Amino acid sequence: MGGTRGMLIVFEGLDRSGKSTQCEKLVQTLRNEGEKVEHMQFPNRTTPIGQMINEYLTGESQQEDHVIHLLFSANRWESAQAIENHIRAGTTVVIDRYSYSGCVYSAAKQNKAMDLEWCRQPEEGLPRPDLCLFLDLSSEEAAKRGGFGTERYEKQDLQARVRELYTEMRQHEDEREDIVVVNAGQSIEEVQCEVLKVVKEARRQLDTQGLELRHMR
Ligand code: NYM
Ligand code: MG
Repeated sequence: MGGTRGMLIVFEGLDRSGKSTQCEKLVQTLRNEGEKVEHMQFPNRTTPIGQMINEYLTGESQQEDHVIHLLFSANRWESAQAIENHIRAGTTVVIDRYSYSGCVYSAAKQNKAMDLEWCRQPEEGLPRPDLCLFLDLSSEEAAKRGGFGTERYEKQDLQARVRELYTEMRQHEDEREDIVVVNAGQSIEEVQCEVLKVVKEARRQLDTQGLELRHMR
């Protein structure tokens, strides 16, 4: 995989859909091929904002719905420059969750005016992924995988709404272009194989079109 700039690749999906496993496998595969790869995840719980998010998710603290939404977004903004720098320096960045999670989990709360459109606003201007791999699994199947954890949002009814909202979000013109759905109900190896195929195809397109890194709009 050649090319002048790195790619921005994002994994999305419900809790328990296998994102972290697939992220690690892709990072390893690309590194083995000699590519420079940076592995990130959101929320990044290591920063002060990330610690506030962590406390909210574990139930140690409460946050108003709009406030926590904006904190999740701010947590991406505090890494935005670093992501751009990596990409421009030829390093591919693979991220476990990004703006799409930011939109669908907040919108799933059904706090009236906080619809997908409202939730998307603070994301505008962030580096736009070249590819978003959506690991698709029903909330029932996700629940069967050893059950959800104890963090906030890890409830089947909310996860079911989250999955519907991921579908709805694919109607936005940029998201329609960026998101590729992968059936996460297959074996780890099968998903891995499909993911790699999609990534290679995206790389080929990028190399032929010579696209600059774009931004969410
Ligand atoms: N989450 C994640 C959000 O609600 N908004 C966001 O912007 C992001 C990045 O955090 N249930 C939610 C989705 C997850 C939870 O993420 C923790 P993870 O990847 O399960 O540790
Ligand atoms: Mg989780």
